[in-house]
Amino acid sequence: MSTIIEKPIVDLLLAAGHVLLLTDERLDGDTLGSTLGWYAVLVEMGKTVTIYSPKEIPEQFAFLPNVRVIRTDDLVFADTTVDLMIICDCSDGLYIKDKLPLLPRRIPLVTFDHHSTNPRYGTHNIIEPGAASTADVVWRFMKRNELPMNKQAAQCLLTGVCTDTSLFTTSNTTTAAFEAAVELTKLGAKLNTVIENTMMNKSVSVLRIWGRLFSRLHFNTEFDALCTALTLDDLQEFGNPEIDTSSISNFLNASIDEADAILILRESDDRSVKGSMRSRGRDVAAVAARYGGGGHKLAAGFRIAEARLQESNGVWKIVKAVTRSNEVNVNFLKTS
Ligand SMILES: [Mn+2]
Repeated sequence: MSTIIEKPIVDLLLAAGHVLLLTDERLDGDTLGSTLGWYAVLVEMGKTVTIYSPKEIPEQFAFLPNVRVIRTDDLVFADTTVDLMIICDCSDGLYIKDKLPLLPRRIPLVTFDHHSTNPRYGTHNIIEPGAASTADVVWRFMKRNELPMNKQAAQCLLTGVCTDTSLFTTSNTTTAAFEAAVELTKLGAKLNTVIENTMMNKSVSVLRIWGRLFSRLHFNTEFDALCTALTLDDLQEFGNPEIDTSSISNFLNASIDEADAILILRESDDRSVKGSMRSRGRDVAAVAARYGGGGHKLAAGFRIAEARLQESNGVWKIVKAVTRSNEVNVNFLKTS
């Protein structure tokens, strides 16, 4: 049965003709799983559905049902038939600020999320800060409101639950997340499909990069965390494979006993340095906030523009980026 907060959202869903689903810009299993879960259910409800992502979808998610319908062109925002928008697992709503003015008129926006930092930027918001994943928030909403779940939706939502809990190993794993996984499995979702595609399908070049990152582990006093670093030169050396650093930080966080926080620093194509932090108890969102980032208490991140990484005596630092030509000449970053 619908709650008072949910009833207006269910009414919007029932009345909608064309729903525009929006992913987060940080494309992970949870934002994609939640969004594609909605897609399968809304199609089952007879709706026209369009999905927009601000970025191309990483190849590791090619196994998700209907992933190929996701569009990355801004034309979706000019479609006059869209009458409802849903965004999943997007904690800040920042990227859509540039997109909403493209809409021909004001359209309701429903947010589903589990980030405690979400400022409730939708016209309607279903946010459970204690939830392990947005996917299980979405699943509970669908179940309470008796929406038509199917096998495809279940596969997508199970992917969100499994990836955000690193397969039920993180301390944010809740009973509710387990319950969602059990129910989704009963609907036909396959756990081994999620594991094979999101955790096990590592190429040799990706594992070599993992090896390099492991060899660089050091205690970094600036961040008070066990730290390692990945540079653009590393990626180039190994043939620019697609690397998901959050899976490395999750692995280290679950495996290492000698530190209560993990930090992976990574140079990005856009001349920024990204930091991905994990912890098994300490509040790393507070550390990330000092660098302009945020996230959850146990999993947070930040991005520093116009920066690059530099190593000195085994310790990696974020330094101001110099011009590209100087970078090539100086080439601080090669360690082998
Ligand atoms: Mn999430």
